[in-house]
Amino acid sequence: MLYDKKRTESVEKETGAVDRRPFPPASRVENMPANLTAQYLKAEEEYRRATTLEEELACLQTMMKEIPKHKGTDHLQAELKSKISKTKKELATEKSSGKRTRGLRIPRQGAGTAILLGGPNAGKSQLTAALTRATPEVAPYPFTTTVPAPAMMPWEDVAVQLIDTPPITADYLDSHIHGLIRGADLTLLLVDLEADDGIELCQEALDRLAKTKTRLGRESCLDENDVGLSYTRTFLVPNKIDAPGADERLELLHELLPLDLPEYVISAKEGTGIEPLRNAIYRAMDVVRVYSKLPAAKEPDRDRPFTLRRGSTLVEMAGMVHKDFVAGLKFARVWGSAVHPGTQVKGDYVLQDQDVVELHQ
Ligand SMILES: Nc1nc2c(ncn2[C@@H]2O[C@H](COP(=O)(O)OP(=O)(O)OP(=O)(O)O)[C@@H](O)[C@H]2O)c(=O)[nH]1
Ligand SMILES: [Mg+2]
Repeated sequence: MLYDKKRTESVEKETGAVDRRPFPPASRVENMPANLTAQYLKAEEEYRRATTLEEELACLQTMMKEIPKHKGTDHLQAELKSKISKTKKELATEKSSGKRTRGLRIPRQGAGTAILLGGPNAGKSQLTAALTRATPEVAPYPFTTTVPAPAMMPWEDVAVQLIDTPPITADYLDSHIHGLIRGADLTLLLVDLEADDGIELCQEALDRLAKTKTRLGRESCLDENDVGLSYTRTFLVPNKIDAPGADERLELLHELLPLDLPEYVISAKEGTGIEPLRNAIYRAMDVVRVYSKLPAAKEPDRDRPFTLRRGSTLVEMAGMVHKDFVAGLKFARVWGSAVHPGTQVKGDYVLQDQDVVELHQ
């Protein structure tokens, strides 16, 4: 079924029962469906992460173009058609009213995005404060945070965007959370080890998400058997390890809620485990840093590295510097770990972390 970005409430009604298996079996992740092409799935992945109606429409149109046209996809084709016409209408309304019809949009910034989730009082805002220079309100009562708020987490010479969020409870799930989770590179699921009901509140938050098509998993992926179902890579972050009884509650957490996720035990308040978590968050963004250098300059611009997904090529970096560079790119010289200093490379060169690149056109 086609993923509907506004689906949250209706899907929850449709799905009904709580699926207590939050993670897809590996085979579902690896095996591509026989009838949907890689291009289709790529467009759908982009649709999942689109932040404007224009982007959504462009992705839907690509999906329509790429979908194999046979009986088996009739239903999906019809869904796509109706989604395209709805999106066009929404876009027209947005244009004529000058107001965005969709909810909160947090523009992506930095090397990637990690979103903090959890039950009330888990310490999401305290952790945001520990990892960034932001000063969100931290207080010992639930629902201190009422709207998702971005902040930048420095890591060496780059930064990762963190999003602090209101709590997820059995009765409450902020309507913007789905889009934000699906658009994030990583989720941090916080558990309160101080309160006796901390584990239960975490389970409630997971159950609430399990009623929707936005789930947490070991890896980010779309479920091929249910095209709308999306998993976002997640770290489990048991917090308040400084609190009395926290060790026992951590053991209990492992017993009662055995989640197959990488775990980072912390005290956001006292700083325990914060730096390993910071490093892991950055590493999960899976990016390389590249410094550009002008041919006439002796030194590269070390202040503002470009960050690109690991495996990106020179031509992708050229596009980030300036779109004219893509067509006009002749070659580049690279100083870095994989090549001799000043080696001349072509557009397909795979960038390495901390490469210095001199583009020539
Ligand atoms: N002992 C201890 N207390 C903590 C720690 N982290 C947070 N707290 C306390 O837990 C309470 C809740 O912290 P917040 O950061 O506001 O929790 P939150 O998850 O943002 O809560 P909501 O915004 O309501 O969802 C505050 O009183 C914090 O001081 C910690 O590592 N150790
Ligand atoms: Mg908060």
